[in-house]
Amino acid sequence: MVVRSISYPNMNRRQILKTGLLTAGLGAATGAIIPAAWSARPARVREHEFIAKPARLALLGEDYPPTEVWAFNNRIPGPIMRATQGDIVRIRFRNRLEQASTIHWHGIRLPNAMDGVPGITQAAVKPGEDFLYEFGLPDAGTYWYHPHVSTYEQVGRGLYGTIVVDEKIPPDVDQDVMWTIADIKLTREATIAPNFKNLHDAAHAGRLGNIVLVNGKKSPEVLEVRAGSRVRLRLLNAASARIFRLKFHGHQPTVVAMDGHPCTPFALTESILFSPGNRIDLILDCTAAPNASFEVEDEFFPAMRNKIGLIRYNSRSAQALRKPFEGLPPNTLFEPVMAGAESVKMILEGGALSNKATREHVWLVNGKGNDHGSHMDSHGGAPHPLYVFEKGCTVRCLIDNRTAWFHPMHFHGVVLRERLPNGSWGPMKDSTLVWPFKTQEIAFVAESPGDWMIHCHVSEHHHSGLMGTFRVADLCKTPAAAKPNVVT
Ligand SMILES: [Cu+2]
Repeated sequence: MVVRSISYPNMNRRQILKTGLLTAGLGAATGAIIPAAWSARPARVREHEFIAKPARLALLGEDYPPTEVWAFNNRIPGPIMRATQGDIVRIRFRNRLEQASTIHWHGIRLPNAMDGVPGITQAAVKPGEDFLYEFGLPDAGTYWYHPHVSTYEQVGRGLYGTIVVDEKIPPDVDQDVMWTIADIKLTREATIAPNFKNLHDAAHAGRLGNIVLVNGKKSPEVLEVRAGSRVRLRLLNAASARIFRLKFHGHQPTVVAMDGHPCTPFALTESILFSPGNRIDLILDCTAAPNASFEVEDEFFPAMRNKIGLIRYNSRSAQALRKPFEGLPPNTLFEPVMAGAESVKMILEGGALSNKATREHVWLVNGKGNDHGSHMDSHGGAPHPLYVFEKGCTVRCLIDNRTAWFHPMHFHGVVLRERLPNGSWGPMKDSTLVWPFKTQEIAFVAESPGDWMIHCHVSEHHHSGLMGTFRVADLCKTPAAAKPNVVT
């Protein structure tokens, strides 16, 4: 990785993005307009090369033959892309698969042209071709990257990786640990089970793997700790379809960020739902005694629990516990303003146990299966947007799930709040899990011009109708101002 500095005098990074200097010729280089103070530190450009190609990796250890996978830079997960808030990243993506691909930078607020959605923000990158992505990192937190073409197969075969954007002054911890949690469907010979395109998976809960992987190895992942120490544990759910419900035995970790963005810290006394695409940042204070050990379990299906991790204390005597964690510094986000907000509805229908599916689409959004996916191939062309919003306006969207299935709905290009059962608004996130036959209201500011995707992050649902786009039109004369996130 090459790190070097560039500096544009008298401009902050957002102004630079807005001028298109960093994405010259791409046509849609419109970063969020934020009246931020000039930062004394020049933007640092971090350069990466991500090569997507087949690889052979020992996912199950030495007792099994290596598995033929698809991977970024011969690794599952791909390399951690680590940077500091405010940096610029420039990534040369080299597609060496036998099918088209792209990279989507999940959760990063960036110009539309860099969002990596084929047929909507760019043409798919053909086999043997390259594409240069370049964008700033306005927010600290835990994010990730993955292809947006045939996600059910490309992610399912191993193409995913994490992005860690450090705060300018990171919190004081003894360890900063990433657990990238996914699953994979393997045969007895440790080869990837074929038949990615099948109607059963598309119409039910998606393709569920039979092996849970943490950081590319069969779980449980062992976390070695010292008694009294403090660990920042970053979790990513990179599975195609599996929702986890995580339980930390013997501990009450503190949730400090969700989907990258800081939240008011709260203790995890029970278990927590963790959908495809989600990230959770935890502060784990190791309060047990030396030599103790505790499991981290997935109990989403109570009869089929998965051991995700093992917190194993070493024999060293306990160090002094720190004061309670006070929270991460907030990101500067657009806060929804409910007065005068635009209200829209999104009705989800279809799937197994429904008579709504059509010949072309298993799933419908507002009465229509949205293209790209009914044939479960790559994105075939930009669909007509479901909604058009004026830039800067607040949108309230009521998602009405009239299906028997969970849908973790991911919104590109915005950060949203969920309406909680008590009527208040929850922490900033980039997805919302909508339960079967339930509604969920969300609110967000339409912050950056372009056509942005909305889709279920169960990849098999996404590619069989459960997607659409919304357009943010730049008509506004008085742009909304972002302010430090009101942490809730
Ligand atoms: Cu879904």
